[in-house]
Amino acid sequence: MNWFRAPSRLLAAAVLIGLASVLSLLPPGPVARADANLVGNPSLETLDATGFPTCWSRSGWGNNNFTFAVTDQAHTGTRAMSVTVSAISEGDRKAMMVENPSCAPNVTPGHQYDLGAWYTSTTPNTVFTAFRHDVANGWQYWTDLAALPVSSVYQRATVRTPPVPPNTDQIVWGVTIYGVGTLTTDDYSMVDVTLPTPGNACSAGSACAKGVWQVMPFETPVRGIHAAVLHNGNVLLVAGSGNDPDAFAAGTFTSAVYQPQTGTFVNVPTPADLFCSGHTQLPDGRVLVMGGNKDYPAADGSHGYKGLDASYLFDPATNTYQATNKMNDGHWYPSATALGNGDVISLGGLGPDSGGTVATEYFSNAQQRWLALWEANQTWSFWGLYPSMMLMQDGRLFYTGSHVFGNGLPGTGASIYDYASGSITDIPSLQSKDQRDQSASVLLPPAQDQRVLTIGGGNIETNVDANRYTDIIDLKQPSPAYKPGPLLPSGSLGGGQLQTGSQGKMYVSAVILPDGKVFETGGGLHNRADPVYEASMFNPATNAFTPGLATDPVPRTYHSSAFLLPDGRVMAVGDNPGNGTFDKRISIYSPPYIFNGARPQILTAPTGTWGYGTSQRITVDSPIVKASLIRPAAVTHSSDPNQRYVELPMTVNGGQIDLHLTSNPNIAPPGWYMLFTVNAAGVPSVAKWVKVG
Ligand SMILES: [Cu+2]
Repeated sequence: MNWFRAPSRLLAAAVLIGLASVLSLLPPGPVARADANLVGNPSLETLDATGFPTCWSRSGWGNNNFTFAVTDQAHTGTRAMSVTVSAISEGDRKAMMVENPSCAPNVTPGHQYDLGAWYTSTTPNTVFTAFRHDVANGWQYWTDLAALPVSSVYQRATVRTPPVPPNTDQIVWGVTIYGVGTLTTDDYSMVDVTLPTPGNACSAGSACAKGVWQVMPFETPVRGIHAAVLHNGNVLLVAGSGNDPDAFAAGTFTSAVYQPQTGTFVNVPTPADLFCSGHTQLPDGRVLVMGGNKDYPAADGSHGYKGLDASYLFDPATNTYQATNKMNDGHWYPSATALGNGDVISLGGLGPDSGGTVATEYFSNAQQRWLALWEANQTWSFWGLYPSMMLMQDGRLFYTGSHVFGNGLPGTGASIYDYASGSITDIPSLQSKDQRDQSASVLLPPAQDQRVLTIGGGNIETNVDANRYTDIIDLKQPSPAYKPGPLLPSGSLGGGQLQTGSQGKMYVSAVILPDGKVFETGGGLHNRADPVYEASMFNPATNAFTPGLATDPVPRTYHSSAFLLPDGRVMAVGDNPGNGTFDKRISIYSPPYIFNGARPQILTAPTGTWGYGTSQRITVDSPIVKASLIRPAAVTHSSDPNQRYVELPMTVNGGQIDLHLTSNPNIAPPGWYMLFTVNAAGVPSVAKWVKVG
């Protein structure tokens, strides 16, 4: 990545013309709102592998002698950046934010931003310079903004940008030096100073209604088959052998932690083949991983995939796995459901003999171990592969009928399982229960309403086209039964060919958003072929899909996942088509609300553990209409039965708001959650992390 490009010459031209006519320093306008700083690594304290501040780059162009340095002559902390130009006949130098879309601040077209930096400078030949990311045409020069007066002591310069041009989703900026001298900078800031406008504030074109996808310019280092959003904001991606028999034979098992703030990855030593394991988050934020792959099918057909009995705890604080005791049986494709007491139940999958596992596995959070067979209540039932088991408000588990591989279970294909008593009760009316292989199920927002939506599916054994069925159930009813929901909207196949009337999707991802809607994306007509380009928004308040949202340009069928990030965007990874390849591209979806005006800010939130039945006071910068806790994802095979949105009823007193947390741990099992607020325009805040227990 470099800045030696034609648009930079525009900078020289602008400098020659003179800056005074287009610039204004230190706008006096009041900034009433305490907005978040949008700059990544603003105080430059974190360094990258080259020793330069993370998210910043040494850039510039032309014929000049220069040095970049990290200096301890800092305004705050221990680090600042300096750029020295000792001779120059052409061009400039600048420490710039890198174009990496994880580092580049997100912006809203039409909005204005105050850019600020503390600096010292021995030359008047300096200027704020900004580049913009055009959603159609990529990165390009935007504008020069203001010069910084010579100063031997630290002072702060700020400048307000013009309105961001249409079709812009991110900008990067820095201070350019184009004369002999030394410029030292520290403590950058960038805040949205746009006041909310009444009515429709969106000026982002089609993104206002459809949202927009961005494919990252880098790939995941591992096959992202399993994903967990960690309470430090990072994302754990687990491959194990990654559905690659050669990797398995070589004993090459991989995981990586993705750091969205910087677009960087940390490779994680992986002790076993966690390919097609189960996982959920424990109350302390560690990820419990159970089972996985003990062997690939034999070439002679003598056995199929074999389930592993190992289990590990992944710790986000150290990015390491630690073994727990073994489970009682092997599990390839097990479920994992977090309970209201912090324990975990895991069911189903294949055992070490490639046959179905019937052991109920129970992890005690208090004892930090899997109970022995005789310590856990057993029904000796086979629940299939990745059975979607959701915790109900009374502590029972709802098997939604979503599963992987072939027909549904005998009976109605859905049931309620009471672990305490061992009873299993069939639940009626799931449509076409033998064609719900790789359907997706989601506990609709809010969790208090106890309604579940099940979407699509197919059958890899009969190889039918995936269907458009959806089913909705209200688990609060005395005798709950599924009812048909609206048909899944149609999309297009490769080459733009429209789907026929009955064709739907399997392996759909259903992602709960902070505005209380469910974003439905990805999937295919068959599980490892024929990706379908279709995305829609399901509104639980109306039981209807809004069709025609922007579609992920990357196919997302088998071994793909999509999940909510703490910034309110959706991340999608993975695709493992039948030819054995794997797509390592990352897509990020910005829903329409990202473009619908300034985002409300949570200024403060209690940092201690939030107890059940308590009220917690937060402060906000602007009016909000609702607040929620969303459990961070731990998703694979389009299945995350622990995903949930817990409504937080509010008592509002100006900018002080008391949030009332449910007294029922089965509504919000203990652990870390993302706290979101949403304003009247449906625009969510960035999340703050909250621990419930
Ligand atoms: Cu799999």
